[in-house]
Amino acid sequence: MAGVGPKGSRAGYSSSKLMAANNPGKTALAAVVPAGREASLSRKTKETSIEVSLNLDGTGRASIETPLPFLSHMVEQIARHGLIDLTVRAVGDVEIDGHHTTEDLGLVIGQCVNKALGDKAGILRYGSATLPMDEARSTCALDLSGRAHFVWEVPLPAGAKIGTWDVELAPVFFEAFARGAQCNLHVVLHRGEILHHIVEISFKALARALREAVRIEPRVSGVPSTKGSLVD
Ligand SMILES: [Mn+2]
Repeated sequence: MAGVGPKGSRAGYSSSKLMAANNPGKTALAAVVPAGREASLSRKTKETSIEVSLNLDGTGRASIETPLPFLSHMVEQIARHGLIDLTVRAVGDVEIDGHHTTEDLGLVIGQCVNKALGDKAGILRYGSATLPMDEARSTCALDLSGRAHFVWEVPLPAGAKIGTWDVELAPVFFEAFARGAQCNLHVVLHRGEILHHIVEISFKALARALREAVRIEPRVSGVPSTKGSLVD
């Protein structure tokens, strides 16, 4: 799993011609179905060992293993609602607490998104979603700008837990994701009372914002920046 580079990016589109040539009976289908933008990364430290593999052009299939069930439940939302196929194998020093595992997983998932995007040619770049979950409502606004910036306007009580997971780790995950993906990420809670709903709808809003921002738009010509680059 380690070290597999981005197989997709824009290369996936030109390869459809090759696919059509090899499958003459399926020309029409091969011409419109791009290869997925995929990436895999592994990261090992004395605190955690994280392996992530994803396909931005997936269908939301998830295979998530972490030592923190609520974190697994949240990462699964990114796959499902982002239509990203996502495999995660994470272990970490949760006997201390969940901080290292949560932060490193957010970082590596973000890095994998950035790697799968390649030069970002043809993408929408921006995405946002405001979603409700029962009484809670949250907005995520995202710019795949190539510059990490993080704004978190989600008040959470200190010392609270959901299952074995410290609720204060929610912004830790999102900040690390923004750093890994080199994106500008704003999360705003409009209202909410139940902590499970407040955190879960923030992850779902991230998923939907990401789904929009990474989408290939045929009318976008090249990299969607007047600067000409979104990679630094
Ligand atoms: Mn839930």
